[in-house]
Amino acid sequence: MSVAGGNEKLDAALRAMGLGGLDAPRPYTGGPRASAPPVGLPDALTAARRDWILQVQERQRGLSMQASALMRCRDLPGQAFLDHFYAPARPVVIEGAIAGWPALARWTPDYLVRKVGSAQVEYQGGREGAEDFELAKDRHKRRMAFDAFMAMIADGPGNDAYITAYNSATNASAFAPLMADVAPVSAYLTAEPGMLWVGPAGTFTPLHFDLTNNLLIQITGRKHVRMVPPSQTRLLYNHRHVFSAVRDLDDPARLAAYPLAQQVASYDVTLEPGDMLYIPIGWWHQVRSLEFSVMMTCTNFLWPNLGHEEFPEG
Ligand SMILES: O=C(O)CCC(=O)C(=O)O
Repeated sequence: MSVAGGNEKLDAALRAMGLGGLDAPRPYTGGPRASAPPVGLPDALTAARRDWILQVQERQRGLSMQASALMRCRDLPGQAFLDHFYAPARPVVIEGAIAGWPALARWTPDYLVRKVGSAQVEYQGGREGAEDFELAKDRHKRRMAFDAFMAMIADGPGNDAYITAYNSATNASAFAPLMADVAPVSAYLTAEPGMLWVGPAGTFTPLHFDLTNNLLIQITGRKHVRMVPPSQTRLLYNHRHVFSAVRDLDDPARLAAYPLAQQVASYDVTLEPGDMLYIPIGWWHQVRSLEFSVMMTCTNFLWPNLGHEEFPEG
């Protein structure tokens, strides 16, 4: 097969290293979309065979730490991020990439209140005790002055009130004064602003996957992220949309109720201020704030970020 356009230099470099050069894949020529029903086989058998392939490949990746570990990198250039992580849909933690952001030192609760003041913000409220708060996002929308929101969450750890990406369109003007403290991550992203998440220790986002590739940029506080590869979807009771009925892989009662989930192999990531986490489309994740946290999420990568339009809704 011939070398794909533009990759001649890479091909030559690989040959110079004594490696065999590049065989480019045939370009995709169209055909049924991913959500089209399978032809000629019962759905269950198609799914069982696909799950078998994915499971065997996952086990095989585990033979090599280089192939299977969730890597932490520093000084990762855009092309290396594309080649080794974005295109292969492999998660990575990138440390130090926002070391120059004033936000890293400045964004304490007091500073945020001074800058945003009593501007009205939208948040997700009434989450405690409502198991479906992620599915019923609109039911949980609330509004409040930002300084009152911050006073409310200062009461202590909890999951009741959380400013999330879902609120970001409404909150753009309230948070505009903070944007002087951040800078474009131009190696990986276009210049559009990201979406801010603000909440106390104890916020919990249940197990789900996203319909886009996603970059989490941790600015203030620490978060724990538990991630599961897409190959393990069969074990996660994905009954509704992008959510797992298991909800929380750290809760023994949920694991007892959904026993297949006891078999998942997962990754634990603690995000420190200044860390970025790339979560590829389809990777399961649940997120717990360990401290008061401000995080930005971005989906505006320099490369296509597609797939959501073909997602097979049930
Ligand atoms: O930080 C969080 O609470 C959740 C983030 C997340 O799950 C996402 O951006 O998809």
